[in-house]
Amino acid sequence: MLRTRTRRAALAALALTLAVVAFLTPAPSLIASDHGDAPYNSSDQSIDGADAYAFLDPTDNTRVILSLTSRGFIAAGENNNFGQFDPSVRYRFEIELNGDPKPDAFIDITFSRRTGATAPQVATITLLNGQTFTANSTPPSVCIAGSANCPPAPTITDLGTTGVRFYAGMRDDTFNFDIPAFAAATAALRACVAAQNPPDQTCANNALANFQRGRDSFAGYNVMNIALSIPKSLFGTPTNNIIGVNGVLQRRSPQLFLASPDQVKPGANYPATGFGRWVTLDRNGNPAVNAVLIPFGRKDEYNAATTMDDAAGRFAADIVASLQALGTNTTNINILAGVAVTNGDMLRLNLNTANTSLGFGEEIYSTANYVGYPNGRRPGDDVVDTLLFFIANQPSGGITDNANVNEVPFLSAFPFFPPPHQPRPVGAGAEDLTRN
Ligand SMILES: [Ca+2]
Ligand SMILES: [Ca+2]
Ligand SMILES: [Ca+2]
Ligand SMILES: [Ca+2]
Repeated sequence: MLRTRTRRAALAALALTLAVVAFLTPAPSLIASDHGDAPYNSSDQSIDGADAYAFLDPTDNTRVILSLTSRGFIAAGENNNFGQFDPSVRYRFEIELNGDPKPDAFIDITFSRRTGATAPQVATITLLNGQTFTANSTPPSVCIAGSANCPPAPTITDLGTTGVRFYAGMRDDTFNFDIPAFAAATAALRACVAAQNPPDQTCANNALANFQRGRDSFAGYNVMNIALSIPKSLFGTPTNNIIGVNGVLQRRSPQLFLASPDQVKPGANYPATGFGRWVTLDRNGNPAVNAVLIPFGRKDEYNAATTMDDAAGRFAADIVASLQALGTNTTNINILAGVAVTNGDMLRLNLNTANTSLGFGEEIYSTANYVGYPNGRRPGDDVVDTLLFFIANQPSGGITDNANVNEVPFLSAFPFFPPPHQPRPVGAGAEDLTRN
């Protein structure tokens, strides 16, 4: 664990690292996820991004799968009411192509208003080259799990002759993590470090014993998911064959909500549209940098900031301080901070690293030939255990929160993410899958 050192010394080490960490690509990253990670998006669920994913199609490595999820914790019985994309939100993939913090291309998705409980929304998709297409979303469904055609098959659309395939609709949330155990373990670990640094081993072991709970706070819940399958060739020739991906959610500023009482009339749609420029209100690069390492008072600011802000060191001191408080040593602070600071907080995927898996059941510290997160991010990658591994200074044998695999299987073909949970039938084997 970390020897006592001042923040100033750690920052000096970080500054030194900024020149060095580029050689560590792909560098390991931070924790968990991004559901309700800041005060603003906790009260504006449509703008609350949950996770971004970027990985090579394990069945066809000439394709890149990108995904952005939002509106987490949809309970199956409420699929219809909550299963929609907000027509006043722009869902954007920022794509980075030359290894710096500045995005070089974009994929934008917006949706039409919802016109009926079972009617699809029409997505408008603008690809990296500016070409624009439309495609139907998959409407939400509520059916009793196990009944015929339940849920219906996902709607997948080929976008013209580009080779791009598009999906948008509700899916199981494949992120897994024991939120209460993590909170208890990290609070106890901070107390150990505050009392003695490096911490007493018994104290640290007792802190980590909180993970014996092993419950996945996300099991049994659905999330809205936008997924694209994109031929690698559409990314051109990125530097070192590595692309950066940052999923952002934006609204126009200002927004208009029910501007006049005259608009309350039979059949009126409440206008939740805006005008002016698009403003980023949430972003999803590496999972849960904001949720775990940024102080509460700066979480909204972090979500609105850019990857260029990250690289300028805007949040570096907070990230270093949060890791020091957990006893993370300088070597591992540098590895972790490098991901969220040096070239901005985004996923980095090497398009030349062969991938044959969705990551289900794999661990960075024990799986032979592991090629998952922090090389991009696959739906099954155990990003929490990856974070814990570096926070705990790479213990031999690894470290786990015991919430390691998704509760339902993945699909074997695009969009790969499992179907949405449905209300349970009565009888044996019908228990609710939520694990709070
Ligand atoms: Ca979020
Ligand atoms: Ca760039
Ligand atoms: Ca799940
Ligand atoms: Ca885990």
